Amino acid sequence: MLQLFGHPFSSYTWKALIPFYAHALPFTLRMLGPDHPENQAVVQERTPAGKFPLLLDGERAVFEATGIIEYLAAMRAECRTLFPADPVDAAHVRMLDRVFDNYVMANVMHVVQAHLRTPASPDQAEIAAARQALARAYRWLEAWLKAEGEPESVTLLTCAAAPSLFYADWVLPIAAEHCPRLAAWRAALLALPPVARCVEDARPYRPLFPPGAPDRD
Ligand SMILES: N[C@@H](CCC(=O)N[C@@H](CS)C(=O)NCC(=O)O)C(=O)O
Repeated sequence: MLQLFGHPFSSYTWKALIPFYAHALPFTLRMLGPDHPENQAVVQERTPAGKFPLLLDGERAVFEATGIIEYLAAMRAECRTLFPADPVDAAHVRMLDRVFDNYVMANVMHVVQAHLRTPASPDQAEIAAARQALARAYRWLEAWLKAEGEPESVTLLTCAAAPSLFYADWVLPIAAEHCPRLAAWRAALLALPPVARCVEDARPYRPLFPPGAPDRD
């Protein structure tokens, strides 16, 4: 039985969970958090940075959410569609996966970490810089969607885009008047059954969002 170490409120756990839900793969969720120090100990021991998600397939440890998705696509016939069959299209999807991790989710994390470090007075300069970088990423994504149209689901790109756009919109709302395609794509992603399941699983933990979760979604 595959074991996925993660937490339902963690964006990178969602990213790895989406293929499990999309393809009804059997697995055990090993929860992270103060009530489960034994799971934390495994993550600390088996990963280079002590970060989750971590997938254990028997003794094999697979980490980095993208690495987990690559592994599932390699191991399970039903998961091959997580990557386009055409190698050039697959390379494009992998490039866009980097865009979401490095220029969307990373900037969300800068805002979250500013709040975590000093909850009473988060560094406003750090937050403003992260929001500015996010706005730039939104503009790029809007132009990309205009050029290419909404991508097919469910691929690595779905797994990367859904959680990062979900949380990015909480940190810097995606204005429909400026980025209508991006706002519409976010809504369409959240309506996909495997993503909707992640949203629901995470709902009880919203009070934990350091900058404060909005009353929507
Ligand atoms: N590059 C990693 C990022 C994983 C990551 O940042 N995970 C967060 C949870 S969403 C984490 O482990 N946070 C706890 C920590 O940093 O100690 C991936 O793609 O899986």
